[in-house]
Amino acid sequence: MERSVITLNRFILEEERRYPEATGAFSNVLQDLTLAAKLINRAVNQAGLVDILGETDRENVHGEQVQKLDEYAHEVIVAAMDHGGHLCVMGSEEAEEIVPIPDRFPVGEYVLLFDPLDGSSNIEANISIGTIFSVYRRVTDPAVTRNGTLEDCLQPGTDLVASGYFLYGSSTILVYTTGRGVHGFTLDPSIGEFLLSHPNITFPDPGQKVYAINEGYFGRWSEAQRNLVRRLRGDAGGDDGDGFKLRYVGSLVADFHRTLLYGGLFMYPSDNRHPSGKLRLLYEAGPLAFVCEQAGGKATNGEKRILEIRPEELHQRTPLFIGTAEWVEMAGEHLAREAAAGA
Ligand code: P6P
Repeated sequence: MERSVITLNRFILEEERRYPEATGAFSNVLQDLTLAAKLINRAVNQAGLVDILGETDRENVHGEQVQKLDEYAHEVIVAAMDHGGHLCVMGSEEAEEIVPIPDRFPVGEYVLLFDPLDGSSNIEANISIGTIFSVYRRVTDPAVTRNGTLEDCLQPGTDLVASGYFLYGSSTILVYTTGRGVHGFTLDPSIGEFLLSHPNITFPDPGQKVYAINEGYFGRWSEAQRNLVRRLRGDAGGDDGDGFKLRYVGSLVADFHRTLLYGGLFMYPSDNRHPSGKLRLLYEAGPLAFVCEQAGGKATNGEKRILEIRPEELHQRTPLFIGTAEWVEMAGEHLAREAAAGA
């Protein structure tokens, strides 16, 4: 007997009924975004068969080689989202400037920020990659400026209306929150629908003792960060140290999703080549931090709550410590103790 089939649309409608203040506008944003994700999913799944692999001759704003799939994903999302009349502006990790709503389309009260295809350099090795998104309310006055502005994009995570990600992996899953818990939907390709598969996701307690970090950069870290990793991997010997295993995919959405479902501590600290960290505050750390906290976890930059960082630049980077609350706290306390001792 099949479990009751709850499609994403049905779930959204039922959520709207439960929370009368919820307008249908956000629901339409999520439904339009889901169409874009299905198109990206199809391209990702066929990537080896059509001429969409490999690099373009462009570098993005971060000096990184743009993958053809990055460009495709960016264009698909903009095309799916620019005409619905629910957004006043967009921001994309693949676009240096804000993405305006064309004059021929109406504007709305929401702002959409997205990383169209995070981890795309892994696609040729068939490693899971993802789309990460954030939704904010407009803060500027439409009577003054029709289009949303940079100010509408530079909002702290505490003002998020919704955030989440699509993970294109062994199956394609959507995980999102609107501030009322975290819910996961798995795409059933036979009917092209996202079906509720992970209602009310929360970090397991206890969670698996797993840490995720690129240990290849050990030589680039502060001594305090090195000592934290030495502690986690049990260099001191004895009772197997803190007994943590290491898992690192190198694709943020895959690493975060595993951390969310199994427990663990993901770290991308600053280092001597990335003094502000590598990951982007608005496109990666912020949206995942909202999901993380809604699932009972924590997310910091090593000392400060990610959601409370007020962005000053569209592509601002941040160190990221995210996962099981107990271990994010432990990491922060360790780093603070060593800073106080002058490490
Ligand atoms: P590194 C992918 O390029 C990405 O932006 C994230 O998905 C991932 O967590 C990180 O970079 C991996 O970076 O330096 O470990 O290869």
